[in-house]
Amino acid sequence: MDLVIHSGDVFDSIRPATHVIINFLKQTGRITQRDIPYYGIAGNHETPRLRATTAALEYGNMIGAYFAHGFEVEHEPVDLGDIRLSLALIPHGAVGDAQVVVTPDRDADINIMVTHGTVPGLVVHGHELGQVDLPERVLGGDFDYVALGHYHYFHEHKKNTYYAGATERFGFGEVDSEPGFAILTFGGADGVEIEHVPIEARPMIDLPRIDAEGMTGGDLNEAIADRAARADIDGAMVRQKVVNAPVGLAGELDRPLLRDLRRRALDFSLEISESGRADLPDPDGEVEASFGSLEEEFKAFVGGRRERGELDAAFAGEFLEKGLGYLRGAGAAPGEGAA
Ligand SMILES: [Mn+2]
Repeated sequence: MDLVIHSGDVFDSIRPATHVIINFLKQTGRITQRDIPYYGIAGNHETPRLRATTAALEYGNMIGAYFAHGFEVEHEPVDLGDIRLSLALIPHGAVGDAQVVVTPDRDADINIMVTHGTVPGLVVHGHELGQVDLPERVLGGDFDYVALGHYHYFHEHKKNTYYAGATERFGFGEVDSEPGFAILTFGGADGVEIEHVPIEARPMIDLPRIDAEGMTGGDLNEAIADRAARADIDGAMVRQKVVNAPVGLAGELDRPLLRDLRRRALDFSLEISESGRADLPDPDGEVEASFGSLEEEFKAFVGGRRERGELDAAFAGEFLEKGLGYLRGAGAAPGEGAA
């Protein structure tokens, strides 16, 4: 392997958790400690909204990788023996620039563009994705290969322009995807050969749905425990759908049972829809949050925005304090109904 490229969204947030960063550094080190050149770009999830915020990918740059995570196109020459390869790195922050024009390096033997976003005409589950981040104007340059990130499936956009796909599935919408990576081999008769290499990913289990019509809380708990016992849920991503639940049944769920299932599975998602109603959110904390006080919702809203870098810390603090003040004032007003 002469070179490793990551096309963005290493992290799913601007401020990844410590254990996520540590794992990233370990895996990055496996590449850089072998002196294999490793380049990448920031995707939409890890690009700070505020230019003053540093991207977590900078940690990788401290141990010998190079991730472009700013708001400019960067050109990086990579010498591989007597072959000069040139990378045009277009991080998500530069994709938004309507003027961006990227041209290959004429002096290089191989030119590769690396970028992240939705290409024109990308069809996902029968629907064409609406917003195009990567117009043909950006992709149309005469590159030997364009390495795309964002779409989690291995996918040919056109000759020599591919999404490598993700290395894990990120939700039940991707249950049919084949996680892996792409190997490029240059120098053959056709210029570049592209091979998708599937890798083992965490198992996803969609448990048989439960029709809860006429069930008591006890019946439902028994049905959930029974279905979980019939599958190998340890370390897996698991979904249990419950339909036609009598109103209020979700309140009778066996919390210790759910805690146990959640401890065993990497993710245990319980989706309950009441008779004749839309899906309720997952009833462990999230139900409480959505039925919780307006104050809690507001705190979660501001916290989430702050977490994603959409609000800076000082502003978020002030916003939270003022907002809570108004909410309490409104809650205390005579005649005000329950939130
Ligand atoms: Mn993305």
